[in-house]
Amino acid sequence: MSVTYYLAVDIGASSGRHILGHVEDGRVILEEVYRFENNPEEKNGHLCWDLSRLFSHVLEGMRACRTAGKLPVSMGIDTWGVDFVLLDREGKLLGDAVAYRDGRTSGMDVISEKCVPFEELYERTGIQKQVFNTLYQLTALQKEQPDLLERAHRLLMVPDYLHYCLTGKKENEYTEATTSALVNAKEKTWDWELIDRFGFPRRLFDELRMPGYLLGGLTPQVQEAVGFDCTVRLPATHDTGSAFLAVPAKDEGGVYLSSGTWSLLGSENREPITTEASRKANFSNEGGYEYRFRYLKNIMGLWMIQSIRRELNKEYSFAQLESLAREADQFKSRVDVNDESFLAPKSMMEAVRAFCRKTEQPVPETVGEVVQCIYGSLADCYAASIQELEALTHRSYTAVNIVGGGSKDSYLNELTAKASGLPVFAGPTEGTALGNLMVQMIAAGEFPSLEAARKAERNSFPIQEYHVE
Ligand code: LFR
Repeated sequence: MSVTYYLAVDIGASSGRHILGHVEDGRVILEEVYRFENNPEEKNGHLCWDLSRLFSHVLEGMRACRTAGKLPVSMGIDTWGVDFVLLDREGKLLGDAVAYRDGRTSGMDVISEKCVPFEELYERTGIQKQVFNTLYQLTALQKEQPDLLERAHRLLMVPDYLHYCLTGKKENEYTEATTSALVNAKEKTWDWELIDRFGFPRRLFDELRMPGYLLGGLTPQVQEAVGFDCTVRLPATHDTGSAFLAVPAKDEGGVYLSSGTWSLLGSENREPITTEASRKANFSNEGGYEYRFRYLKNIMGLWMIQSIRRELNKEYSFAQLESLAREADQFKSRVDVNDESFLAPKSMMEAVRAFCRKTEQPVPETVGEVVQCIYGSLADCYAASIQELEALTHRSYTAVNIVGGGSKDSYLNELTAKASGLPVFAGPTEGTALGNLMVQMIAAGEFPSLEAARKAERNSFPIQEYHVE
């Protein structure tokens, strides 16, 4: 019997992977064919993504499918949010793909508020204030390199750009576009009035395409490079948009938590919530599949642990760091994980220590104490955010559903159950790739609806449970 494969290329800020999926007896089966590292690097005084290297990894992973003899009928790429490139009239890259952790956006919110007060911006877009949002990156560009904006013909978000490299088609996908803070949450399209008031050229932004949109086949060059052709179909190209599709794997009344470099905690709503209380709590209404809204908060996430591991020259595995943290469980100092000092510090160990010093708590000395402090602080932040979410949505939640790489972190899961007083359901680990595949599978008729795809998913993956003692 011939198997119909679909390919998800899921690229996060620290790694990327090619996952093949197919449906067998009503279950979704996943298989990883290729994995690679991703890290921004210094270039021209800024932290930048190397998009040509990323694209060669995209091709390399496609070749791995061919080598395995498993050719996909369709494929789609998702990546992190907010970052973009500019293209000139000929469709060539203009300038660098500056990464969101670069310092160029510092203070840009103050400048942009002179054009549009944040209260109004939030009411129109529903997007939380994050210093790195596309809006603030464009404001930085207006200040630093206005000529680039003048010469630019189009703006493509990172996944849009990678899809352009695959197919030659320049399209802006909706879920990723909403992370720019320039899409109107009610109209669900670019907010032209905002774009005019910020002074950005309208020509940069084109009609928004929804997940499921058919881009077409691979360019002849790509076909030659990988040895096959396939259809490219837009998934929810924002990774968090894809991840939320794969929740809930267990409890419908549960909170959604996509856990990776970032922890994105929230729920799925049919309408945006743009009240003053929501703005003050800095919850976002990101656009999702079928115009659902991801109502969520960004929490600094495993970035903090990843940074420590890198800082220690990868001397410890994640599992070793976790067991050092367990051994230091008597250490009780806590940090505000969303403090800006943790966004891109030179040393994460020092940033954590400095925060404890500043708040007059015992300063963590050993690696175990620092990691314990981070894990405990993340779990406390999840618990506090769930309480905020309950107040803002007027709902009470019965569980925490965690998807993504971080769902493997059993110590953090235990701490989360304890801090929130709710059972934790962890998995699937490849939630984002699964969400990407679900859109392709629905479009191909494997499932009649998202509800049906979610039902199949519930029967397909083992879910780890953590209950409050
Ligand atoms: C997660 C994520 C978050 C976004 C952050 C920066 O990978 O996409 O949703 O806020 O990265 O783009």
